[in-house]
Amino acid sequence: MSEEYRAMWKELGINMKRHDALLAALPAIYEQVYLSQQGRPQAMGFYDFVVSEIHGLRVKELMEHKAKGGKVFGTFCVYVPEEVIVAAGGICVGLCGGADFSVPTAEQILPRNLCALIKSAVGFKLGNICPYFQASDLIVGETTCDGKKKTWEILDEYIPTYVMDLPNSRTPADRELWIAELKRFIGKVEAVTGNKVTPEKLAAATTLINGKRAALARLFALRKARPAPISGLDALLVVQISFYDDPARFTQKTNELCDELEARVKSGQGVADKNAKRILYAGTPMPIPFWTIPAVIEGTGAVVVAEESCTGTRLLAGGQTTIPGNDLDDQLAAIADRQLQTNCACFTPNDARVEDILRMVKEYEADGVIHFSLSFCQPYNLEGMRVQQALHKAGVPALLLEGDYTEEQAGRLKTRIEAFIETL
Ligand code: BJ8
Repeated sequence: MSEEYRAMWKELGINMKRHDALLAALPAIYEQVYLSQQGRPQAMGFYDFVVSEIHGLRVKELMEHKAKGGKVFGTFCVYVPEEVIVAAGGICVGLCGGADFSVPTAEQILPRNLCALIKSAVGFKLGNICPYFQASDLIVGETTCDGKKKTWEILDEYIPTYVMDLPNSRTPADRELWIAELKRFIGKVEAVTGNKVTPEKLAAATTLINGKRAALARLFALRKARPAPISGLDALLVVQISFYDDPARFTQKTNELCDELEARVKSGQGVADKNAKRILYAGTPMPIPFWTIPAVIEGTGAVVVAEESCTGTRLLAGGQTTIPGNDLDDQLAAIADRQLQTNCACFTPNDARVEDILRMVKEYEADGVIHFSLSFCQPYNLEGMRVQQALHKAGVPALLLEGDYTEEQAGRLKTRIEAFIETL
């Protein structure tokens, strides 16, 4: 990495020794998992470039934004409305952690029996190894699972952390509460940025984010084709990058990728044989660089055709946000109504998630479902049992897994996944 980046990381207070160790490990892993794949779309070159610059170019853009007085907001959940942050002139970056590297650091202040996603993210802050965390002016947490809820109280001691109070049910009263919470959030974002969120600005920001959502929806629709035009690994990478790249650039590049995939579908070109087993992933999000599950599945010759996850179709739940004229209250209600269709396991009841999975099995012509939950994630672990029952009742083969980001777990998961795919 260039001297310019090193100076930038030092300015951000990065622990250079640990950061060097982290970045040194990535190229070999990326080569092995991603670049060794056969028949990748050419347009994946952009996403390869983004990964090669993972702590470089985008962080530089954030720093340029900050130098002009702009603010950066670090988030952990799709319920935090990016539209509102963009409308106030802010930049939103998703900070979920997907690396085991930072987990031991987090365990100095967090209990071991907490999901790896939370520990990984907190460890990145505690160890000063993530420039996105370091560049954030405000962390926006939310009351989803208990693990996150209580972690925000601790994280606030290290970096200013604001918490959005998301109801755990979706009654009409809960909807009103969430709309009120979105309004409170606007007040906070305005205070941090010094910019007013006007209906015009919110409409423009919603249009921008709708563009990103439409490009991703296009990608998922194309994955329904047989043979699959793109690997699950590549599709996951695109989604992971959507959480932190510039929204306009990301939309353009993802539409270019979709153009190429459309041509592939028309000519019957795929990344796997048309008779390859098609797997639907369901479960907890897979933040960058947690690629184990699709890597193992696709290592068997099967292909992941979709992810029912917040790094998958749950991110797109509710489709486009409608922009009902120039009234801020109506706009917030439209954002809430779109968001509340995201069937996170933190809600009770959450029957629609099981229905989503059954519908996706048909739409994507999946031969089997692999439900994965991070260890100690009670919402997804518990809900996984209901998902498995429903799938078995419908005659769909399903495998229930739990694990974390460690190498040992990767070996165990590999054995279980390979055995499952052989039975299909
Ligand atoms: S809307 S899935 S992004 S909360 S894996 S931290 S639930 S213990 S990530 Fe999520 Fe929003 Fe829901 Fe989506 Fe807790 Fe489970 Fe860990 Fe989780």
